[in-house]
Amino acid sequence: MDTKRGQEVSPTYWDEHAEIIHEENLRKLQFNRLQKTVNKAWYHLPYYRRKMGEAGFRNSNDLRSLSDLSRLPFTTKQDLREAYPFGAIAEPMKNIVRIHSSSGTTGTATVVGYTHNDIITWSELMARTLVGGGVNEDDRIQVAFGYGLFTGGLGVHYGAEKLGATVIPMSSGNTLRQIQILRDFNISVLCCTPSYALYLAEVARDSHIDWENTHFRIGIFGAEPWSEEMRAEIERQLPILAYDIYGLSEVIGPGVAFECEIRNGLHVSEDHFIAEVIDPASGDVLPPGEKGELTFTTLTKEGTPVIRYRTGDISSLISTPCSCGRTMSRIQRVASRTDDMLIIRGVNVYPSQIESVLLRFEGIEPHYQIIVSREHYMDTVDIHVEVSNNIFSDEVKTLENLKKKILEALKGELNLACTVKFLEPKSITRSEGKAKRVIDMRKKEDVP
Ligand code: DLL
Repeated sequence: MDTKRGQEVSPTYWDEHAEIIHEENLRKLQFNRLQKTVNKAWYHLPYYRRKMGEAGFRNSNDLRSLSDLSRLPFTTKQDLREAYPFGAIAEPMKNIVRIHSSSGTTGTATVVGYTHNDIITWSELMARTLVGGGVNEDDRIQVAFGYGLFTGGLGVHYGAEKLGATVIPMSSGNTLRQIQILRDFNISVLCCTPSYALYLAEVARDSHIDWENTHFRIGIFGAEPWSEEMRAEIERQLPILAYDIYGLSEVIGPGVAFECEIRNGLHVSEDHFIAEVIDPASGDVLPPGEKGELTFTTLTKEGTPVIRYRTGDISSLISTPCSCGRTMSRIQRVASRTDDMLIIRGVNVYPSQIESVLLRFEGIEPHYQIIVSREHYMDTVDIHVEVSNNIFSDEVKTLENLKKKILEALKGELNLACTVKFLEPKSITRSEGKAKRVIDMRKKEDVP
């Protein structure tokens, strides 16, 4: 039994049979399901059958054991884009009861289809995810993820209903109303992106909301990277414990991996997904502990199964057992993506590293933007970050001193020479969904 903030935390599972399954049984189940998935892809997904053929598979029966997975070709975002709109759907359209799609801001959208069984599986996985974060049927859950083609809103919604909790389907935006409902309905659980949780906390503070005597106790956050420092900041501003949930539309949506009460890595629902970490350059599978690109194979998806889908997310596998008792292995929280690495005059930097450095300083607010430009063939980085009101009104000397310390830390730890600009509180536009941290003026689509 663990105690956090005076709350008793005891391990409870949604689906004990699956969550504490014996390794040997899990591997058998996975192999069985993998064979079915590969078979389905072979017969119903022309793009994947072509790839398998090119990789030397004569048919789906060539798969002899789980370790043969690493011989199968990857699925990429590009494959799904080329299949737009319905070429990645492995069922007759009459069996598809729901469509979701990724936003497509950086290219053609990817489209995924769900059968009735897929929706049932997804709801189960989301109920499991919520229970992992300590949610139960007595909770009132405000879902402030967007509803629509984005999987966040409806994914959490169905899971919360499955669990038997009371769902308040707010969707994103309208922050004052969100706060009013949080208070008036005595909400205990909030689900949204971590950046939106911070925005909500800020507006609540300005409205002098007192969280004392409310039931507000848990935050279930995900859909974008956030650091431990960011978690600490959210928990300082709201009376909650914050849990990380991970997923992506191409694999199912939220419900792929979740934090349990130990909050040290995210359990992958391995009865439905196989996670691998690969070297993004060579494609070789990496052992636990080594960082690389996460790939997922779906084991039960009917509508849009994917095999070795390259997520672009960077993580590593944790193979040591978790003290919560779940046997499903964990992944390290996703802090960055292969494509958000900034190369600044030859130095590789991830936005999450900059966030970690910034938030270590007193008076620095968790609202920042990284502006990358190129002047005279030289890359430059300007970090715009808000400081608290009292810091902002401090003497110039104090501000300069703080700036100097931040610059030294960035230089010392990341080898990043840049400029830092302090902004007044609330100068940076707040996001209601995924925050945009980097504006790369070297890219056409980022130039305002
Ligand atoms: O963001 C699904 C989701 C909804 C997950 C609600 C969690 C909660 P997409 O819009 O397809 O789906 O974006 C997927 O978001 O590849 C990651 O880069 C990022 N991402 C999702 N969850 C996390 C997380 C949803 N917990 C992409 N930490 C993924 C870091 C995350 N990045």
